[in-house]
Amino acid sequence: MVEPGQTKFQIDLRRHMREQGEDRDLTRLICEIAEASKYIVNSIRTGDLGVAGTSNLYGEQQLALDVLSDRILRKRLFHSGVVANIASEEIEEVISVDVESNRRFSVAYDPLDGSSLVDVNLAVGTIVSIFEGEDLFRSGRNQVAAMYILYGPRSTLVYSTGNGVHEFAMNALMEYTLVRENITLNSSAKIYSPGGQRNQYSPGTEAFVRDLEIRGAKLRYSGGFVPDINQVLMKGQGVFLYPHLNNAPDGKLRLLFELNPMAYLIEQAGGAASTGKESIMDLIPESMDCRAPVFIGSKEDIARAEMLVAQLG
Ligand code: AFP
Repeated sequence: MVEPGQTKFQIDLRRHMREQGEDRDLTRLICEIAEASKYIVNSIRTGDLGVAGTSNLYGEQQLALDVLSDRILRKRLFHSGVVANIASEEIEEVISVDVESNRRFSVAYDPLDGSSLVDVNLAVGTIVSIFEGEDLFRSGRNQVAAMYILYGPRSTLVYSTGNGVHEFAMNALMEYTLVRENITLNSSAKIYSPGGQRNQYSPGTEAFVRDLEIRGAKLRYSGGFVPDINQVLMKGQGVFLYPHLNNAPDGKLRLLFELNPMAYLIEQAGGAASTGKESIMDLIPESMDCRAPVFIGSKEDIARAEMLVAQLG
């Protein structure tokens, strides 16, 4: 119910989830993550861009911001009192929460995806995947929620718990207020984000991209998965691909931390997410660092990608 004088879009995140009738523990968890993002926003704006001197499970040197963002997020998840296990793209093992918790949910996250873009002042984001229970190594179909926070010219938060995809923007008081509800994608893309080296594309992927170009689709690629997926959702159409490459058959993006949560959100918005052969959310992760090729976005285009990959490889 909107208070007199208040517009529908001054509704904050917690109130929106309450009015949606969301589970109280899940509301608490998502709001804790939103709270953590406020500290990450500040650390990006003012933080040290120096290298932290440690490395993550992929052997990539961790920027101080990666480490700091991971610590901020983990602390809030411990504080939530509803989390059992945590998998972070920046930590090599699953962490079992050892403080008082009802252990309702387990969370996989990339605390600062695209962190290498921060020092050139491009947009980056936090990506979060939420499962009920303790097991994070199940297919993405088992997620009960997914969300991301985009640290761009504006800080925005997008979440879904299976009842549509909703966008919030951070205001001057650092509160998230509702901007868009029930975001949906139409079936055909006019923008595309082609990741990976073109000269390493398979014939099927090459044909897919060539068709998009012949159709006049515009190339939009930032190097950050969160802004590129956010663009598809906010434009209501588009396709992002980081496909199987001749020199990297599994592509680049991580199943637990990037692909599952974004596939959940895009499917909730009426789109599709595929490896080129099968749905991303049907994959069972064998390990934390499991990677997969991805075609994600407007449904008809993803189906076309699968057809061309099946025909041409
Ligand atoms: P980093 O987190 O290492 O910057 O990688 C970001 C990312 O995983 C994803 O956010 C981008 O879509 C993709 O890599 C960009 O990869 P390229 O730099 O190979 O284009």
